[in-house]
Amino acid sequence: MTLASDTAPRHDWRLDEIQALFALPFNDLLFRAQQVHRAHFDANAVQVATLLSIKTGACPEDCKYCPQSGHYNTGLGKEKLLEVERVVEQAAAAKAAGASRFCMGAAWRSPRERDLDVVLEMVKRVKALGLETCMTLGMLDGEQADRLAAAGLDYYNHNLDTSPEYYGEIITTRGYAERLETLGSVRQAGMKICSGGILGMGEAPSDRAGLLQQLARLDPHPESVPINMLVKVPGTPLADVDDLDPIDFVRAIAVARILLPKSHVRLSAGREQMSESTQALAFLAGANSIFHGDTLLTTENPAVARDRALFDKLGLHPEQPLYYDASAARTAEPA
Ligand code: SAM
Ligand code: DTB
Ligand code: SF4
Repeated sequence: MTLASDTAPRHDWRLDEIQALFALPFNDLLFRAQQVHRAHFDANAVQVATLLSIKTGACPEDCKYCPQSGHYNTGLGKEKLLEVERVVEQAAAAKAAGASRFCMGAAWRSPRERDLDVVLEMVKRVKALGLETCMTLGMLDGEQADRLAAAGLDYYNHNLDTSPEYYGEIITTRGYAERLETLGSVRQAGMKICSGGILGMGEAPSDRAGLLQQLARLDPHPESVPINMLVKVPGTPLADVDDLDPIDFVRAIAVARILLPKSHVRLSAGREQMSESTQALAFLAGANSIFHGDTLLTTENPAVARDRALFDKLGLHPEQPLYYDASAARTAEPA
């Protein structure tokens, strides 16, 4: 039996403790994760966020997973920063489709001064629609973080991506310590943190444990934790890496739920390539957030209609039920 004290946030998880969770029989692990999940959340509610790439391609960083890195030829052109009006239109459409949060991403190492002014305007306008705002623009210094916070930005996404040990295999142009510094600036500015990583990049099981240990060390924990399954994009160095077993992916979600009891754990990139059964197991393991909309930043996400059908099938409902009320729909059905 899990005591309530077992679900209080901890920041001192040891690697061997985390590895012991990964080694539990699958049913025991999912049972523990469900207990933690139900102590803090409505087990059938899923937060719905929509993504938009506001500046696509030709990024100077060399992240080996990323279709937007200028170091690899993935067929993506270099696009300019979108106009504010286009972003507001997309945000309004996302809201109408049921999103409660709008996440804007740019393929930058860090924002330039003249771009930041435009981005601040986007934050104000999207927030005025009544949506939560999130941005992911690369590294931020303290002043940039303060300006984004003052414009009303609710969340900043900046992923640790993998363990400190495996990180150098994946990215050479930006260090782990720099990522932690950006997260420090975001916290200092008073914004909420969205930080997670990618699984299925050829990492060892200990790297999955190491990533989650690093995320749990952040104090307070990140409010949002996106767990991405690598989307293998032709032209990137990771295009042909071996698939991660979906059961190992679900185990990682369950361990994330146990280590980060009050955080929203987002089943992020990779759902288009995932079976409904794997997604259902991920929700059972404690994932309670998704990206909704036909595209992520540059790659495909399940169609909106498919996600609605999956929610209905599983009896899930959006955390803020804007587009429909699944429970009402079910009770309205003939017996
Ligand atoms: N350029 C900014 C940065 O990296 O800080 C923000 C955008 S970047 C595309 C946001 C995150 O998307 C990355 O940190 C990575 O975790 C995730 N991502 C990028 N390409 C991916 C892929 N092919 N599969 C899964 N996740 C991916
Ligand atoms: C995150 O962790 N996943 C999202 C969001 N944060 C910005 C991005 C996923 C990108 C997948 C590859 C693409 O579509 O370009
Ligand atoms: Fe650039 Fe971000 Fe892609 Fe890395 S993940 S190449 S920083 S867009």
